[in-house]
Amino acid sequence: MLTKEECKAALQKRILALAGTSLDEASAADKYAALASLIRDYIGQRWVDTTRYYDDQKQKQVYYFSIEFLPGRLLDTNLRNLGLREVWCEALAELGIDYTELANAERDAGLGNGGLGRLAACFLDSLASLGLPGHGCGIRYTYGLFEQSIIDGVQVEKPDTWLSDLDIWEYRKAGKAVTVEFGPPLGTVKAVPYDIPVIGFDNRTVNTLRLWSAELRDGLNVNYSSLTPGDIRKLLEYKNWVEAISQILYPDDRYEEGRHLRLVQEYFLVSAGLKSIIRHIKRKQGSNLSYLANQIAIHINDTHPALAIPELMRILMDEEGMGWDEAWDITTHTISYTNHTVLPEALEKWPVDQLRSLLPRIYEIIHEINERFCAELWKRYPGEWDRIAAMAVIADGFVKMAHLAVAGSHSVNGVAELHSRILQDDLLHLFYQHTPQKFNNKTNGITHRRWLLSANPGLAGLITDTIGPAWLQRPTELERLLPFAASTAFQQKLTAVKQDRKEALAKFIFDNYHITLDTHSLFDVQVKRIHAYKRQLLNALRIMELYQRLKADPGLDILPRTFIFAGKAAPGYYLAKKVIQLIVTLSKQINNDPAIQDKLKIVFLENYNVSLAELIIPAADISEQISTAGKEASGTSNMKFMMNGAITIGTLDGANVEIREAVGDENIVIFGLTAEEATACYQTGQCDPMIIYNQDERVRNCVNQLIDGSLPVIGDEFKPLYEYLLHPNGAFLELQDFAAYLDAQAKIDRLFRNKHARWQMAIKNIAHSGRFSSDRTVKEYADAIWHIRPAEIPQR
Ligand code: 26V
Repeated sequence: MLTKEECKAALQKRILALAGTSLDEASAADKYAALASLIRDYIGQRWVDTTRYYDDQKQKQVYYFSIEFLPGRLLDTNLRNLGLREVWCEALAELGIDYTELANAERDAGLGNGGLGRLAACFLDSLASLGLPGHGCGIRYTYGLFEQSIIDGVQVEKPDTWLSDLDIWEYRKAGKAVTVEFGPPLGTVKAVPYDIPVIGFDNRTVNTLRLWSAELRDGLNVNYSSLTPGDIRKLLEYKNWVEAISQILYPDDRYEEGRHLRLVQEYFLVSAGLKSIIRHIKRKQGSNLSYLANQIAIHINDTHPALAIPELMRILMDEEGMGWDEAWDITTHTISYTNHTVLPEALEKWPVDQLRSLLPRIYEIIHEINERFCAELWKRYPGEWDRIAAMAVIADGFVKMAHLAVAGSHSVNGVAELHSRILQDDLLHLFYQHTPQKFNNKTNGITHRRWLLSANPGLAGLITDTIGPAWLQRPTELERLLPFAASTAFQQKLTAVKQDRKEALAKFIFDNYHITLDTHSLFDVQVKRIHAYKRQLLNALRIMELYQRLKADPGLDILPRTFIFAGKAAPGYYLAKKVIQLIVTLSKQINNDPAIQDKLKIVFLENYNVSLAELIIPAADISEQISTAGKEASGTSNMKFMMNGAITIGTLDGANVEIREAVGDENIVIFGLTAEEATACYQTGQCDPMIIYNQDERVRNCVNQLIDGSLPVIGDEFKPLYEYLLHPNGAFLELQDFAAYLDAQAKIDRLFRNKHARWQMAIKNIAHSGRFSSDRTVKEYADAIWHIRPAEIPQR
């Protein structure tokens, strides 16, 4: 390990070598690139040692297949996990380099839409930090999730060119390329892996995130001496298709459109991933694959990689010569599946014709899976046509990917207790009746290393000063903070940390938006994808209600609040974009109204991503988790907020239910319909919003404002929102929950007036957040689903 002096010299030398400039001429990007490249020097040996250890010990390894990974920046994580952060921070400081500025020069790896991709990244961090043999398998998109800017209140999308400054963390492994076969006319595509090291915290483990990039196949079957225009056209078509495969991440996590390229991406991922895994196993452990399910586990993150099931069948039968029964036994014992949504419009299904023409052999296998599955059902439930039709893998001209995933795996889990219960009782009820032993719950988690230790070093330091560092390895040790919950001294220190984070966020907002915030106001935050079911619109409506009340009575005694929003809308999601426009319009109106005397401020921050989340979440006083009960599978920002001492206001949805169990009902503010009540409301049809509109004057006033010209927009901009809210059965029960939400906000107001009680609640939230570390989640997967054990990689 380098000393501080050696670090300083090494950095200067590396800047010279890479950027060809002296330290004082170097940009932040130059310094970042030099430091990152120096860190690469530390990684290689550990990486090789880890891989060798797994191979020598014939350790069972898990491969986490996901169409999305959302790691964010890696410099700080890597420095910290390698134990180099301190020495480098000191060295940089002595060179007069601002570490934060340098770290901010890194671009986010944003290869995901939201919760699903971020969860995958948290799992990789926990796997490596627990010393578990587990790797990611994904796609190296040239363009990650679009960059969002807001122009005149409207979301504008720009491509995310994250690879423009060569990604320093990836290692192109040209020698490990494989080929992926599609039906004509696409044919053969080359898949080249780019490996990103995943470094464990304070151990010697370095696992791998392998991202595949599509390239033209080696050698073209054309006759060079007589290239016809037809040949050229075909070549160009092929080239365009291949280049498109790993070009863009689909930016819609709401609506399954059956896009052809998406299907190509899904097969590209699973075929390349499986081929490279099997090649590796055969090389290291011999060519007999009969015990594959004891050698590896394949986990599919939602149904996007569910073609792994027929692809593994194809490899075992067509390439390894196994019979159906043996191949099926191995496949189902190897693969496990997590469901991440119950929204019907997000469930993947592919038209039979499309799948058959793109992947003829894969379709044949799916067809056979369906035949055999239906025969098994027929035997068990003779004559029950409706049941069998409802469970079939192929029905009504579609391949139903969730059905394929359940039939072809040995484990099916939801991501929070409530969600898993809904899967068993409702969405997948017939499958649960058929094979109850497959079903289980694995409540999501987040890595406390990124979301507490890195994002909030002040808080992490305070915790370590108070209870020692054991919580870093065992996050449930955070409970040792409980005796300090009522300590005024500790509360004061926590107050100071929160204030510091609020000021940092306020500075960012001033620098970028020229809006001045009162950092003593309550920071009331809702940051996540913009979706109807997440109900940013409900939040906006109550701000309108509060604003009206304050206008009517300027002396109204309320705690000043700053409402902070951020989140991207899918580019084609009209209503979500309208919600953004409404929030931005409200911010213009309220922020510039002198009558409000700065009691209320609203900001919508552009381009929400992992790095922005790291800035916002530690600064939050209030965490808005207000989805319609039964719709948010888990949520994970709710966990990040509680870990940073924010108080949750939320519905009994997703993991909010378990957060309440953890902290106790008195340390969270719960409101609104339960999942059962919401379902009943939908089913009985008695949730006509007009009833509430007519009954509740406050509802009427707010909803009417959308169309009566009180908002500073020209024309009928918000009529679609008005119509959405009043449409019978159309909305997500915003109006049904409105009154309860206002009451809950009033409760928050009362609660935050008692500083002692409020900080006590905050401390209890932090203290009980340990069980929401992804270390706990990953251990549960490792023990109960993957059957993998931690490695002890020897020091060399
Ligand atoms: C769905 C779809 C639907 C078809 C079009 C493309 C596409 C892309 C992604 C998705 C995934 C949506 C599911 C998802 O992100 N679920 C979120 O998963 C989080 C991690 O488990 C969980 O915390 C959130 O509650 C859940 O919404």
